Amino acid sequence: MGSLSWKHARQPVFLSITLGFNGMTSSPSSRTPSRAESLRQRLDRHWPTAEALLRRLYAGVPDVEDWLVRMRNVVSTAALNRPAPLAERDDRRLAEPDWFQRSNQLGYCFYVDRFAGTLAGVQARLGYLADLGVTYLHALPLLAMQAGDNDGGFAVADYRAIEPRLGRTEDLTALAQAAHGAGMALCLDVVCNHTARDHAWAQAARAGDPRYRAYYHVLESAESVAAYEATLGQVFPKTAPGNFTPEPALARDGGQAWVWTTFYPYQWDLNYANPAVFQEMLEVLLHLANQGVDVFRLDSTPFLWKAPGTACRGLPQTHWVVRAWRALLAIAAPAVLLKGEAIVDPDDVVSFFGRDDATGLPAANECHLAYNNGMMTALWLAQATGDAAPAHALLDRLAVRPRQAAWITYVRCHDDIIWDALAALIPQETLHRVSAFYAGATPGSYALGAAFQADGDGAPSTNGMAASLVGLRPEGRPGEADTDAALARLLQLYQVTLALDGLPVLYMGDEIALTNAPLAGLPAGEGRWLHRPDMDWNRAAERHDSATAAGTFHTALRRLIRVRATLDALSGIEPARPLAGLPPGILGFERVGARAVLCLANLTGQAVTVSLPTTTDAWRDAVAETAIDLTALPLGPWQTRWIVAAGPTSEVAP
Ligand code: OTU
Repeated sequence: MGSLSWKHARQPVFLSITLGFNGMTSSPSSRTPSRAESLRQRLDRHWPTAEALLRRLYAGVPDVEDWLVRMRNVVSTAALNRPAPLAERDDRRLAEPDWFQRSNQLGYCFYVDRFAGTLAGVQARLGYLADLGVTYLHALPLLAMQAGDNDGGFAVADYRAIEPRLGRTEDLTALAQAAHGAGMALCLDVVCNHTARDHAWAQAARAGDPRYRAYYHVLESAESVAAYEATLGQVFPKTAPGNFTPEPALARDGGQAWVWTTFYPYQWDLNYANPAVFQEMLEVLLHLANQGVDVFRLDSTPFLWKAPGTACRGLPQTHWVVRAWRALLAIAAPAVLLKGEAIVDPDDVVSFFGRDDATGLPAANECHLAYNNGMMTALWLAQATGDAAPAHALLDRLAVRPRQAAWITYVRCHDDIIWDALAALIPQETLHRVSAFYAGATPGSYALGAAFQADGDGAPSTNGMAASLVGLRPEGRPGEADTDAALARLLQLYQVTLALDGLPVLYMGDEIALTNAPLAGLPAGEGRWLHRPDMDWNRAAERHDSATAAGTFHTALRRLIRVRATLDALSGIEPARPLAGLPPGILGFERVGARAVLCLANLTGQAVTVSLPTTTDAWRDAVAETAIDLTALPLGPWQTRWIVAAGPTSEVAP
């Protein structure tokens, strides 16, 4: 498998379309390369990588040589069709390749309808986001979705159309332009593992077209289904048990047929062993990139390739598919980033940043970004248990990240918190206890979340908005002891997250401590809607009012975001290094840099005084702007501090 040797005589792959057509050539005296010249440079640089990966993936496929020529033409055409403002944006981004790692970057993730109704509505809210410091918009799925149940848009019916309720293609381009004008990047989901059962490809397959049947994984016997199931896990064991769905319309010659559906029965897994599928999704990526999308969240990245006798998660070929997309995008839309969505064991997540084939060592040749679900989960666990040790151990492990790639750091997202992703690090008993804690099912728990589901004997995952998981009641007011404690916990989660290495992404509503969606009206059987409420713009209007929970939290968070932007050591390049010798309830790490930052967080409800060995007594709390004594540092209940060596401070923007 994966041999680089090719059975046919290798023919060089030529670019068979004309380069340097009208308007694309530069005058001989110009020092800037023309579009055609820079395309040629990028082909020279990245095509060999793409070609090698594609040969590995598709060796043995008939007519692969012709297909490779077509792939090269597809990316070249997309490169030449890239709108000039986007090509210029590429050049600017390439001149500052660490842009997404800088400490002034902040993401915001939202469902378009829940946040602002439509794409035009989102555009109208850019001022609200800019005021918060947002530089990166992650709009959850907005492409045309299957009618009825569609997993919040993760069942795409048409990758070339916008969901009509949300707007039209022009609205997406307008939003991208407005975002770019406001200094923001745009991230969209590409649901690449599966299509909706309603997608035209699936419809054609059901109508008996063999070409489209081959886009999916169709099994024809109960034995082959059972054989695969024996080694597969389940993502939604309660709401969508099993990985296959009977689909009589796909049956041939009076037989039976099952289609592979890792997620819901209406989400049909695509067959990436078919190069036509690779090409279709590449063309989707190129199309959206040329609409102005800056970052692609590759949904369900680990599942792309299937092989019998395996868990079909993170197989080598899955990584090659993603690496090939990266190399091809580097030709056509060179500043576009890939974000891997792999909510799995932390070591496996790191593998999505890439690997050097020769040495086997981590390399930055796959996803530029990946979710740090490990630290997110470990932080929630740390607050529930008052034990910092697992988070410290995890920080040590995560330091292998290639420096040119970055984490997405976050507190909450639209999915459940999957405790089992830490199963390799944390005893099952602890994961079960924490799951019960966040469901409010253990004595003394303040949490207002709900248990979702687990694979096998695993700990059930947790649903709920961050504000509810820390125990905030919707009507809670500052000054009440339980409200103040809840807000301190929420601020701690964000203060620690904003100090970790990565691009932090706020989940919609967290900035105003928005609590769970009202139970009435939630779709039955899909508990994740608990944390997908409508944006509460009345609550947002209270964001400057310190007499409200929303106002207290928004003011504090906004201040953290502004201070962070002035602290270069909080960029996403160098990893956070855990501090040794702290009491068990204190989480502490250092961010190295010209001006290092220490982050210390008291995970408990009791005030403590910590003492750190230091050669200088000149330290400051960077947020409170007060001098502090590191040898006798008081930390209140759930208090967090960012500590810097005293010295000239940078201006914090108002
Ligand atoms: C993703 O999540 C999306 O974020 C979910 O909202 C979708 O339902 C799902 O894909 C299907 O499109 O199980 O709980 O390792 O864990 O792909 C989250 C990755 C999920 C999976 C992830 C999936």
